Amino acid sequence: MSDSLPSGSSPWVVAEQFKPAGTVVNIQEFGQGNINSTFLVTLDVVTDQRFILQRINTQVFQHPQLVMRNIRTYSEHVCQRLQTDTCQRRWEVPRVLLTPAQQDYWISPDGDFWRAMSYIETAQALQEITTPDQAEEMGYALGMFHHLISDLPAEQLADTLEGFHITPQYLQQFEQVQDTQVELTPEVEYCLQFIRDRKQDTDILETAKAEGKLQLRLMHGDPKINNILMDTDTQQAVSVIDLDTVKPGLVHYDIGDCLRSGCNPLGEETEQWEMVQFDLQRCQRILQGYLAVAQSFLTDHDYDYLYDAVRLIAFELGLRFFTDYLAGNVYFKVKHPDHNLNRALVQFKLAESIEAQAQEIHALIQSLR
Ligand code: GN1
Ligand code: MG
Repeated sequence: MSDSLPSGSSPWVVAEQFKPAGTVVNIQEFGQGNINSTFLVTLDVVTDQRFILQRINTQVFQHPQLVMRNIRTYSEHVCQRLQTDTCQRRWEVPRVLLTPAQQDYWISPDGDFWRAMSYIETAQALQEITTPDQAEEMGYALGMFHHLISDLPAEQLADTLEGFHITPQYLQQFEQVQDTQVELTPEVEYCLQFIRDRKQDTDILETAKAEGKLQLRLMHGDPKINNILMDTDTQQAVSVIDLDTVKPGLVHYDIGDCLRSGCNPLGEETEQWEMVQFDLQRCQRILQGYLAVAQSFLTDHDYDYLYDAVRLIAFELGLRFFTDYLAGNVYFKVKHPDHNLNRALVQFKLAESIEAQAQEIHALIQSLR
Protein backbone atom coordinates (compact mmCIF):
# COMPACT_ATOMS: atom_id res chain seq x y z
CA MET A 1 0.00 0.00 0.00
CA SER A 2 2.90 2.32 0.50
CA ASP A 3 3.94 1.99 -3.13
CA SER A 4 1.98 3.91 -5.70
CA LEU A 5 2.98 1.82 -8.69
CA PRO A 6 0.69 -1.00 -9.72
CA SER A 7 1.69 -4.27 -8.09
CA GLY A 8 0.82 -6.43 -11.04
CA SER A 9 -0.84 -5.34 -14.22
CA SER A 10 0.37 -2.28 -16.06
CA PRO A 11 -2.04 0.64 -16.36
CA TRP A 12 -1.31 0.48 -20.11
CA VAL A 13 -3.00 -2.90 -20.23
CA VAL A 14 -5.88 -1.81 -18.01
CA ALA A 15 -6.49 1.42 -19.95
CA GLU A 16 -7.44 -0.70 -22.98
CA GLN A 17 -10.48 -1.94 -21.05
CA PHE A 18 -11.89 1.53 -20.49
CA LYS A 19 -10.75 3.73 -23.39
CA PRO A 20 -13.79 5.05 -25.25
CA ALA A 21 -11.94 5.30 -28.59
CA GLY A 22 -8.51 5.74 -30.18
CA THR A 23 -5.07 4.67 -29.03
CA VAL A 24 -3.49 5.28 -25.64
CA VAL A 25 -0.53 7.61 -26.15
CA ASN A 26 0.41 8.58 -22.62
CA ILE A 27 -0.19 7.54 -19.03
CA GLN A 28 1.10 9.39 -16.01
CA GLU A 29 0.60 9.17 -12.27
CA PHE A 30 -1.84 11.78 -11.14
CA GLY A 31 -2.94 13.60 -7.98
CA GLN A 32 -1.92 13.18 -4.36
CA GLY A 33 -4.31 10.50 -3.11
CA ASN A 34 -3.32 8.79 0.11
CA ILE A 35 -5.17 5.55 -0.59
CA ASN A 36 -5.79 4.63 -4.25
CA SER A 37 -3.37 4.80 -7.21
CA THR A 38 -4.45 7.28 -9.85
CA PHE A 39 -3.34 7.74 -13.47
CA LEU A 40 -4.20 10.22 -16.20
CA VAL A 41 -4.59 8.49 -19.56
CA THR A 42 -4.27 10.40 -22.85
CA LEU A 43 -5.69 9.14 -26.14
CA ASP A 44 -4.98 10.24 -29.73
CA VAL A 45 -8.54 11.48 -30.27
CA VAL A 46 -10.09 14.94 -30.29
CA THR A 47 -13.04 14.56 -27.92
CA ASP A 48 -12.74 12.83 -24.55
CA GLN A 49 -9.02 12.86 -25.06
CA ARG A 50 -8.20 12.12 -21.42
CA PHE A 51 -9.60 9.99 -18.66
CA ILE A 52 -8.77 9.01 -15.09
CA LEU A 53 -7.79 5.42 -14.33
CA GLN A 54 -7.64 4.20 -10.75
CA ARG A 55 -6.58 1.09 -8.95
CA ILE A 56 -8.74 0.89 -5.85
CA ASN A 57 -7.09 -0.05 -2.59
CA THR A 58 -9.25 -2.99 -1.62
CA GLN A 59 -7.66 -3.27 1.84
CA VAL A 60 -9.46 0.00 2.58
CA PHE A 61 -12.48 -0.31 0.28
CA GLN A 62 -13.43 -3.91 0.86
CA HIS A 63 -16.62 -3.72 -1.23
CA PRO A 64 -15.44 -1.83 -4.29
CA GLN A 65 -18.44 -2.90 -6.39
CA LEU A 66 -20.68 -1.15 -3.88
CA VAL A 67 -18.48 1.94 -4.08
CA MET A 68 -19.08 1.98 -7.82
CA ARG A 69 -22.81 1.49 -7.37
CA ASN A 70 -22.93 4.44 -4.98
CA ILE A 71 -21.00 6.64 -7.39
CA ARG A 72 -23.36 5.77 -10.24
CA THR A 73 -26.50 6.36 -8.15
CA TYR A 74 -25.04 9.68 -7.07
CA SER A 75 -23.96 10.87 -10.51
CA GLU A 76 -27.15 9.77 -12.26
CA HIS A 77 -29.21 11.64 -9.69
CA VAL A 78 -27.15 14.80 -9.94
CA CYS A 79 -27.03 14.78 -13.74
CA GLN A 80 -30.81 14.56 -13.83
CA ARG A 81 -31.20 17.30 -11.29
CA LEU A 82 -28.85 19.59 -13.18
CA GLN A 83 -31.12 19.34 -16.20
CA THR A 84 -34.05 20.79 -14.28
CA ASP A 85 -32.23 23.11 -11.85
CA THR A 86 -32.03 26.71 -12.91
CA CYS A 87 -28.38 27.09 -11.97
CA GLN A 88 -26.60 29.57 -14.22
CA ARG A 89 -23.10 28.49 -13.34
CA ARG A 90 -20.97 25.73 -14.79
CA TRP A 91 -21.14 22.58 -12.69
CA GLU A 92 -19.62 19.23 -13.63
CA VAL A 93 -20.03 15.67 -12.41
CA PRO A 94 -17.38 13.05 -13.20
CA ARG A 95 -18.85 10.17 -15.25
CA VAL A 96 -18.10 6.50 -14.69
CA LEU A 97 -16.61 4.83 -17.80
CA LEU A 98 -17.68 1.31 -18.69
CA THR A 99 -15.79 -1.66 -20.12
CA PRO A 100 -16.90 -3.34 -23.37
CA ALA A 101 -18.89 -5.74 -21.15
CA GLN A 102 -20.71 -2.68 -19.73
CA GLN A 103 -19.12 -3.12 -16.31
CA ASP A 104 -18.07 -0.18 -14.18
CA TYR A 105 -14.89 -1.94 -13.05
CA TRP A 106 -12.35 -4.41 -14.31
CA ILE A 107 -10.49 -6.96 -12.25
CA SER A 108 -7.05 -7.67 -13.66
CA PRO A 109 -5.70 -11.24 -13.84
CA ASP A 110 -3.67 -10.56 -10.68
CA GLY A 111 -6.82 -9.58 -8.79
CA ASP A 112 -6.49 -5.78 -8.73
CA PHE A 113 -9.70 -3.74 -8.91
CA TRP A 114 -9.63 -0.97 -11.51
CA ARG A 115 -12.14 1.66 -12.59
CA ALA A 116 -12.15 4.74 -14.82
CA MET A 117 -13.80 8.15 -14.66
CA SER A 118 -14.11 11.00 -17.12
CA TYR A 119 -11.58 13.82 -16.82
CA ILE A 120 -12.98 17.31 -16.41
CA GLU A 121 -11.19 19.62 -18.84
CA THR A 122 -10.52 23.37 -18.42
CA ALA A 123 -10.56 22.89 -14.67
CA GLN A 124 -7.86 22.34 -12.10
CA ALA A 125 -7.77 20.95 -8.60
CA LEU A 126 -7.29 23.65 -6.02
CA GLN A 127 -3.85 23.08 -4.49
CA GLU A 128 -3.82 25.93 -2.02
CA ILE A 129 -6.00 28.88 -1.23
CA THR A 130 -4.29 32.14 -2.11
CA THR A 131 -7.26 34.53 -2.18
CA PRO A 132 -10.37 34.98 0.02
CA ASP A 133 -12.52 34.44 -3.10
CA GLN A 134 -11.07 30.95 -3.49
CA ALA A 135 -12.07 30.17 0.09
CA GLU A 136 -15.62 31.26 -0.67
CA GLU A 137 -15.62 29.13 -3.82
CA MET A 138 -14.49 26.11 -1.83
CA GLY A 139 -17.45 26.58 0.50
CA TYR A 140 -19.79 27.10 -2.44
CA ALA A 141 -18.58 23.83 -3.98
CA LEU A 142 -19.44 21.83 -0.86
CA GLY A 143 -22.78 23.63 -0.55
CA MET A 144 -23.60 22.83 -4.16
CA PHE A 145 -22.55 19.22 -3.66
CA HIS A 146 -24.90 18.87 -0.66
CA HIS A 147 -27.67 20.82 -2.38
CA LEU A 148 -27.70 18.55 -5.42
CA ILE A 149 -28.10 15.40 -3.30
CA SER A 150 -30.37 16.89 -0.67
CA ASP A 151 -33.36 15.12 -2.27
CA LEU A 152 -31.65 11.73 -2.69
CA PRO A 153 -32.67 9.54 0.27
CA ALA A 154 -29.66 8.40 2.33
CA GLU A 155 -30.86 4.76 2.26
CA GLN A 156 -30.31 4.62 -1.48
CA LEU A 157 -26.56 4.51 -0.96
CA ALA A 158 -24.66 1.73 0.80
CA ASP A 159 -22.33 2.20 3.74
CA THR A 160 -19.15 1.33 1.91
CA LEU A 161 -16.71 2.22 4.68
CA GLU A 162 -18.06 1.31 8.07
CA GLY A 163 -16.87 3.51 10.88
CA PHE A 164 -15.63 6.24 8.52
CA HIS A 165 -15.66 9.53 10.46
CA ILE A 166 -17.07 7.84 13.57
CA THR A 167 -14.49 9.35 15.93
CA PRO A 168 -15.08 7.01 18.93
CA GLN A 169 -14.25 4.05 16.69
CA TYR A 170 -10.94 5.62 15.69
CA LEU A 171 -10.22 6.07 19.39
CA GLN A 172 -10.80 2.34 19.91
CA GLN A 173 -8.41 1.53 17.07
CA PHE A 174 -5.84 3.82 18.68
CA GLU A 175 -6.27 2.07 22.01
CA GLN A 176 -5.56 -1.25 20.35
CA VAL A 177 -2.16 -0.13 19.06
CA GLN A 178 -1.10 2.36 21.71
CA ASP A 179 1.10 -0.13 23.53
CA THR A 180 3.17 -0.77 20.40
CA GLN A 181 6.88 -0.40 21.07
CA VAL A 182 7.78 3.00 19.75
CA GLU A 183 10.48 5.46 20.72
CA LEU A 184 8.97 8.02 23.08
CA THR A 185 10.30 11.13 21.35
CA PRO A 186 8.90 14.53 22.44
CA GLU A 187 6.67 14.48 19.32
CA VAL A 188 5.24 11.06 20.18
CA GLU A 189 4.70 12.15 23.81
CA TYR A 190 2.91 15.26 22.56
CA CYS A 191 0.52 13.17 20.44
CA LEU A 192 -0.16 10.68 23.24
CA GLN A 193 -0.90 13.48 25.68
CA PHE A 194 -3.01 15.34 23.14
CA ILE A 195 -5.23 12.28 22.67
CA ARG A 196 -5.39 11.52 26.41
CA ASP A 197 -6.62 15.07 27.10
CA ARG A 198 -9.45 14.83 24.56
CA LYS A 199 -10.66 11.26 24.64
CA GLN A 200 -13.65 12.16 26.82
CA ASP A 201 -15.38 14.25 24.17
CA THR A 202 -14.97 12.35 20.93
CA ASP A 203 -18.59 11.20 20.75
CA ILE A 204 -20.35 14.56 20.58
CA LEU A 205 -21.51 14.20 16.96
CA GLU A 206 -22.41 10.53 17.35
CA THR A 207 -24.45 11.30 20.46
CA ALA A 208 -26.27 14.13 18.68
CA LYS A 209 -27.00 11.71 15.83
CA ALA A 210 -28.29 9.04 18.24
CA GLU A 211 -30.47 11.65 19.97
CA GLY A 212 -31.99 12.62 16.63
CA LYS A 213 -30.58 16.15 16.73
CA LEU A 214 -28.46 15.53 13.66
CA GLN A 215 -29.86 13.52 10.81
CA LEU A 216 -28.21 10.97 8.61
CA ARG A 217 -27.85 12.43 5.12
CA LEU A 218 -25.57 11.80 2.20
CA MET A 219 -22.08 13.18 2.33
CA HIS A 220 -18.97 13.42 0.20
CA GLY A 221 -16.70 12.15 2.97
CA ASP A 222 -13.49 13.82 1.78
CA PRO A 223 -14.08 17.42 0.60
CA LYS A 224 -10.49 18.50 1.10
CA ILE A 225 -8.93 21.29 -0.87
CA ASN A 226 -7.52 19.27 -3.75
CA ASN A 227 -10.82 17.51 -4.34
CA ILE A 228 -12.37 20.82 -5.44
CA LEU A 229 -12.01 21.72 -9.12
CA MET A 230 -11.82 25.35 -10.24
CA ASP A 231 -12.58 26.56 -13.76
CA THR A 232 -9.25 27.61 -15.28
CA ASP A 233 -10.78 30.74 -16.87
CA THR A 234 -13.29 32.04 -14.34
CA GLN A 235 -11.60 30.65 -11.19
CA GLN A 236 -15.02 29.55 -10.00
CA ALA A 237 -15.55 26.14 -8.42
CA VAL A 238 -17.01 23.69 -10.94
CA SER A 239 -16.86 20.23 -9.37
CA VAL A 240 -16.11 18.12 -6.33
CA ILE A 241 -14.19 15.00 -7.31
CA ASP A 242 -13.06 11.81 -5.52
CA LEU A 243 -16.44 10.19 -4.99
CA ASP A 244 -15.33 6.97 -3.24
CA THR A 245 -16.73 7.97 0.11
CA VAL A 246 -20.08 9.34 -1.08
CA LYS A 247 -22.33 7.50 1.34
CA PRO A 248 -24.69 8.06 4.28
CA GLY A 249 -23.18 10.24 7.01
CA LEU A 250 -23.46 13.66 8.63
CA VAL A 251 -22.97 16.85 6.63
CA HIS A 252 -20.95 17.89 9.68
CA TYR A 253 -18.18 15.47 8.75
CA ASP A 254 -17.94 17.25 5.39
CA ILE A 255 -18.14 20.78 6.77
CA GLY A 256 -15.53 19.90 9.40
CA ASP A 257 -13.26 18.32 6.80
CA CYS A 258 -13.65 21.20 4.36
CA LEU A 259 -12.73 23.72 7.07
CA ARG A 260 -9.85 21.75 8.55
CA SER A 261 -8.41 21.47 5.05
CA GLY A 262 -9.23 24.95 3.71
CA CYS A 263 -8.30 26.95 6.81
CA ASN A 264 -4.81 25.54 7.25
CA PRO A 265 -2.62 27.84 5.10
CA LEU A 266 0.48 25.67 5.55
CA GLY A 267 -1.38 22.61 4.25
CA GLU A 268 -1.66 19.12 5.69
CA GLU A 269 1.73 18.00 4.40
CA THR A 270 3.82 20.82 5.91
CA GLU A 271 6.87 19.92 7.96
CA GLN A 272 6.56 23.14 9.93
CA TRP A 273 3.90 21.59 12.12
CA GLU A 274 4.69 23.86 15.04
CA MET A 275 3.60 26.87 12.94
CA VAL A 276 0.20 25.49 11.94
CA GLN A 277 -2.73 27.81 12.62
CA PHE A 278 -6.44 27.81 11.85
CA ASP A 279 -7.26 30.89 9.72
CA LEU A 280 -10.47 32.53 10.89
CA GLN A 281 -10.89 34.75 7.82
CA ARG A 282 -10.85 31.77 5.52
CA CYS A 283 -13.29 30.05 7.82
CA GLN A 284 -15.65 32.98 7.43
CA ARG A 285 -15.47 32.98 3.64
CA ILE A 286 -15.79 29.19 3.34
CA LEU A 287 -18.86 29.23 5.59
CA GLN A 288 -20.34 32.17 3.68
CA GLY A 289 -19.86 30.33 0.39
CA TYR A 290 -21.30 27.14 1.86
CA LEU A 291 -24.30 28.79 3.49
CA ALA A 292 -25.18 30.77 0.36
CA VAL A 293 -26.30 27.41 -1.01
CA ALA A 294 -26.91 25.29 2.08
CA GLN A 295 -28.85 27.64 4.32
CA SER A 296 -32.11 26.27 2.94
CA PHE A 297 -31.59 22.76 4.28
CA LEU A 298 -29.72 23.37 7.56
CA THR A 299 -31.66 23.17 10.83
CA ASP A 300 -30.99 25.03 14.08
CA HIS A 301 -29.37 21.90 15.51
CA ASP A 302 -27.12 21.71 12.47
CA TYR A 303 -25.74 25.17 13.29
CA ASP A 304 -25.34 24.23 16.95
CA TYR A 305 -22.80 21.54 16.08
CA LEU A 306 -20.73 23.33 13.43
CA TYR A 307 -17.97 24.35 15.82
CA ASP A 308 -17.66 20.82 17.19
CA ALA A 309 -17.50 19.47 13.66
CA VAL A 310 -14.40 21.52 12.82
CA ARG A 311 -12.64 20.78 16.07
CA LEU A 312 -13.47 17.09 15.96
CA ILE A 313 -12.56 16.34 12.34
CA ALA A 314 -9.11 17.94 12.72
CA PHE A 315 -8.55 15.93 15.90
CA GLU A 316 -9.92 12.78 14.28
CA LEU A 317 -7.61 13.00 11.26
CA GLY A 318 -4.65 13.51 13.59
CA LEU A 319 -5.75 10.47 15.56
CA ARG A 320 -6.07 8.41 12.37
CA PHE A 321 -2.60 9.44 11.15
CA PHE A 322 -1.02 8.80 14.56
CA THR A 323 -2.71 5.40 14.91
CA ASP A 324 -1.41 4.45 11.47
CA TYR A 325 2.09 5.58 12.48
CA LEU A 326 1.92 3.30 15.54
CA ALA A 327 0.50 0.45 13.46
CA GLY A 328 3.43 0.64 11.01
CA ASN A 329 1.88 2.76 8.21
CA VAL A 330 -0.58 0.21 6.90
CA TYR A 331 -3.44 2.52 5.79
CA PHE A 332 -2.14 5.82 4.39
CA LYS A 333 0.62 5.82 1.78
CA VAL A 334 3.84 7.26 3.20
CA LYS A 335 7.04 8.69 1.71
CA HIS A 336 9.12 8.02 4.86
CA PRO A 337 8.57 6.17 8.19
CA ASP A 338 7.70 9.33 10.18
CA HIS A 339 5.36 10.75 7.53
CA ASN A 340 2.16 9.83 9.39
CA LEU A 341 3.62 11.14 12.66
CA ASN A 342 4.31 14.47 10.99
CA ARG A 343 0.81 14.54 9.48
CA ALA A 344 -0.68 13.80 12.92
CA LEU A 345 1.27 16.68 14.49
CA VAL A 346 -0.07 19.04 11.81
CA GLN A 347 -3.68 18.11 12.57
CA PHE A 348 -3.20 18.24 16.34
CA LYS A 349 -1.67 21.73 16.10
CA LEU A 350 -4.59 22.75 13.92
CA ALA A 351 -7.07 21.34 16.45
CA GLU A 352 -5.23 23.23 19.20
CA SER A 353 -5.54 26.47 17.22
CA ILE A 354 -9.25 25.80 16.63
CA GLU A 355 -9.74 25.30 20.38
CA ALA A 356 -7.84 28.50 21.14
CA GLN A 357 -10.21 30.42 18.83
CA ALA A 358 -13.38 28.69 20.03
CA GLN A 359 -15.08 31.93 21.08
CA GLU A 360 -14.36 33.66 17.80
CA ILE A 361 -15.53 30.67 15.76
CA HIS A 362 -18.74 30.43 17.80
CA ALA A 363 -19.34 34.16 17.30
CA LEU A 364 -18.73 33.83 13.57
CA ILE A 365 -21.20 30.96 13.23
CA GLN A 366 -23.73 32.95 15.25
CA SER A 367 -23.36 35.93 12.95
CA LEU A 368 -24.00 33.76 9.89
CA ARG A 369 -27.17 32.06 11.18
C1 GN1 B 1 -7.51 10.04 2.49
O1 GN1 B 1 -6.96 9.03 -0.37
P1 GN1 B 1 -7.37 10.46 -0.17
O2 GN1 B 1 -6.17 11.32 -0.17
O3 GN1 B 1 -8.43 10.87 -1.13
C2 GN1 B 1 -8.62 9.61 3.43
C3 GN1 B 1 -9.38 10.83 3.96
C4 GN1 B 1 -8.43 11.81 4.60
C5 GN1 B 1 -7.37 12.21 3.58
C6 GN1 B 1 -6.36 13.16 4.17
C7 GN1 B 1 -10.85 6.69 2.48
O4 GN1 B 1 -8.08 10.56 1.30
O5 GN1 B 1 -10.34 10.41 4.93
O6 GN1 B 1 -9.11 12.94 5.08
O7 GN1 B 1 -6.69 11.03 3.10
N1 GN1 B 1 -9.54 8.71 2.74
C8 GN1 B 1 -9.94 7.53 3.29
O8 GN1 B 1 -5.61 13.74 3.17
O9 GN1 B 1 -9.58 7.16 4.40
MG1 MG C 1 -10.45 10.56 -0.89
